[in-house]
Amino acid sequence: MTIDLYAWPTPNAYKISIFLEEAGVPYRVLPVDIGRGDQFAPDFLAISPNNRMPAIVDPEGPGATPISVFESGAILVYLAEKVGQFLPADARSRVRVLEWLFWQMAGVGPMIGQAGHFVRYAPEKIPYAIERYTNEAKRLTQVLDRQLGGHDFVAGDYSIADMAIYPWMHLAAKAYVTLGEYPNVDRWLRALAARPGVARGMAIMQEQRIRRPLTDEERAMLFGKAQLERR
Ligand SMILES: N[C@@H](CCC(=O)N[C@@H](CS)C(=O)NCC(=O)O)C(=O)O
Repeated sequence: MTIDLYAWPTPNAYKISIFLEEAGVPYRVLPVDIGRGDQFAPDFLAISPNNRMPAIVDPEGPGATPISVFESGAILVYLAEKVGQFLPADARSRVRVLEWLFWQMAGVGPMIGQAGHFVRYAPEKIPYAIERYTNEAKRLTQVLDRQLGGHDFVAGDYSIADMAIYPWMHLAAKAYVTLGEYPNVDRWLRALAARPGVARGMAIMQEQRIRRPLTDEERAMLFGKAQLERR
């Protein structure tokens, strides 16, 4: 079983490569260059109708037939159930993991994502938006810091909740929050970074990682009219 992982090097994709590395599941990465518009290709939209990566195709899905999954939270739950790891079967423990997974999906990703948009990409620097989203990044980090007080991991044992939160907190720590203020998050980030599976998951597609300002074409593709064209 080799999972096809449709990805581009951003935190939402690293969640899945971290899982696959940690679980030792064979996979291959199929690049979706979102600055070039690959996310609008009909073949990709057929598996990911929201024109966002990551997405996966498991050639051996339920009933031994292929299945595609989009949305990183859904992918993590699917894979965890498939391999029987990183999502407890016991109802109480499972709820704890799902709470923090959904907290990441609904809060950490969107808010830190918007902080990134207004701090790095918006053509005008809008103080209200920058303050709103960087404050949310700090508030969410504070919530996580409280949760990690006295706990090694976010929700019981190491789980898909940790894997979902890690790449975003790693980014926030570089750009929007001062880790000295959040000692439990700092400790947790270091512990996860030391895991070989996490390190390998974070290292995928190094060569495609964009460390320069976006070009006008990339900007138009990601934030412009391309997003609203009917397909
Ligand atoms: N909620 C989605 C978010 C995925 C997402 O926002 N992906 C971005 C990159 S981080 C993307 O593919 N953007 C392409 C576009 O904006 O057209 C998930 O977690 O899977």
